[in-house]
Amino acid sequence: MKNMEIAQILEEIADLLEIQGIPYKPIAYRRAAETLKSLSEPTEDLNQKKLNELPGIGKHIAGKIDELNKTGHLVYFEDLKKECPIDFESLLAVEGIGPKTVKLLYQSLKIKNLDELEEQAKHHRIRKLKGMSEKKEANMLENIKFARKTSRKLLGQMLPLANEIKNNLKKLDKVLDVEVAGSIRRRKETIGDIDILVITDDPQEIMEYFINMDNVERVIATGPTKSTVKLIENVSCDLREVPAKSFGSALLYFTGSKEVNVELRKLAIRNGWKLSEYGLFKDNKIIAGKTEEEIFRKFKMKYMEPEIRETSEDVESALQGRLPHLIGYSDLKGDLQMHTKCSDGKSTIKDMANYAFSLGHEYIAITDHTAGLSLTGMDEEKIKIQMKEIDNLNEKIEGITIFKGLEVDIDSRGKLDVKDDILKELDVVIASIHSGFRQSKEQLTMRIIAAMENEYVNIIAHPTGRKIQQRDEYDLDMDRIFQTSVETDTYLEVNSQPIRLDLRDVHIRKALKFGCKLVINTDAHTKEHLNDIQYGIATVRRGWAEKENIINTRSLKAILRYFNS
Ligand code: DGT
Ligand code: CA
Ligand code: CA
Ligand code: ZN
Repeated sequence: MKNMEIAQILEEIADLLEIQGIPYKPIAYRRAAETLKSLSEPTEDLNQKKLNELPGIGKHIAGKIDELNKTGHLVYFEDLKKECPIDFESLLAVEGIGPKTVKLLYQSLKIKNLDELEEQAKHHRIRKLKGMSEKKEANMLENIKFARKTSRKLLGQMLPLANEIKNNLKKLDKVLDVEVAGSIRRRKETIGDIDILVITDDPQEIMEYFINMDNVERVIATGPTKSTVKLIENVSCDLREVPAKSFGSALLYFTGSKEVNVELRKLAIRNGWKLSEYGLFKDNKIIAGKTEEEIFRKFKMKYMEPEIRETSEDVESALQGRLPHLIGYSDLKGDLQMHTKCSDGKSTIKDMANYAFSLGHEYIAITDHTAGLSLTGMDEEKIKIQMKEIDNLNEKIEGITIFKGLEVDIDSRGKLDVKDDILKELDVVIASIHSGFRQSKEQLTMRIIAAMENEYVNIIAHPTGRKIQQRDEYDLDMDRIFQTSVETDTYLEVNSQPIRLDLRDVHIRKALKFGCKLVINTDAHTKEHLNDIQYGIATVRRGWAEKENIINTRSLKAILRYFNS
């Protein structure tokens, strides 16, 4: 290991010790770090005894340097990080808070995380600290809000991580059942933290396993029934042990949303019952709790799918029997937007087709970019070559049909960058906006409407252009777009890329009220991206979509009706 790297670790150790108010030791670690930084020869070549002879390096620290050189790890440092109760990453994410402030906050008010910081700021205890003021305290409250918002992670990152933890827990003998709850189960587009529930006859062993998983960076709290850890990349994860007889009520409660919980609790009270995470109770006797279904049955409600448990109106709809029959996760028959090596994708057409077949698709559309958009896009000649290639592939390949398509660009005045006599040769034409996002609402809306009015355009891709936490939606008159989509039989895409999810849930719900038909696409740029279709499906479920609303639930034969003919 390089001397500089070792020095950095020693300094981090000093920080960790200092924040916890441990005397002397931090100074020793800093002095050792300084020595290493000014050393010309690599410590790798020195044995412990030689290390010990260096100025400022005692026997203990020499041993630690030796361990780092021999193993690349330092158990003491790893443990120190895990044991330190302070949630550094989150606190440091607040604008204006550096390591010194973290130390001040912990030493003066025992503040370890954002919740505690917010609490103390609201009680005006921050302004009294050294170097603080009323104004700084107020700013801090604002910045906490912002840090919370931007520290949320994409569903596409969190769902696989949560499932991995769930599956590892499931393999343990002592685990009888395990489920992911919270916003992940509701498939929200961004996620604050992971919530996992477990039934076990040995909570201690399971908690022990949980806090020692490979990807745990820090243990925030641990107890017999609940632990919280920080995983890599500042992801928080809660594990709760719940009794089997309460598993359903706990799952219901910890799935949320909060608003739905509040509404269900009120409903219980109206019936003379009491609902909590421990069960549904009548006169202190449990009348339901083992499963969610059991509880919904007591309420005389249809089962509420987690994706549509957001607001109190959702509970109202369930009570009145007005819930949709949501599209299922295996209802799609194909994927109608993907890119290949012919433009900016990484896989070949054949790879895409074979992979899609392995996912159970009956058809795909290849929709590469055009030359009008970028240098990697296809010009007329390349488009024609690709069409031939697809014809040839279709003759050879079994079990899946490849449609010829394009993703054409809508220019700043609403014109498409490919001529109609080419478009009419294609099976599927997708149009979308890739530039000029700052135009007026009128202009942007007009561009999309103009594209929809082209008789060869079948689909508008990622209609609002938003990228989660990166770029807002364009300023569009959505009602007019929905209206025109119905009038022109143009389908609106729900793009499955975790950063897009565009249309998003609320727009989907509204589009369906207008009678729009939607299509769920991955917009894959590698064959593996074809798996992202699940996020698009989750999004339309959150938008109350049924199978009929989505055109690519149709079989190969039936889908042709939706294309140019
Ligand atoms: P997140 O983590 O911000 O993405 O959103 P959630 O929904 O996962 O929220 P979280 O992790 O704070 O709590 C998980 C669930 O537990 C939440 O959806 C509903 C329930 N819950 C948590 N705190 C409260 C509360 O104060 N009141 C009620 N009624 N339910 C709560
Ligand atoms: Ca959560
Ligand atoms: Ca949580
Ligand atoms: Zn692309």
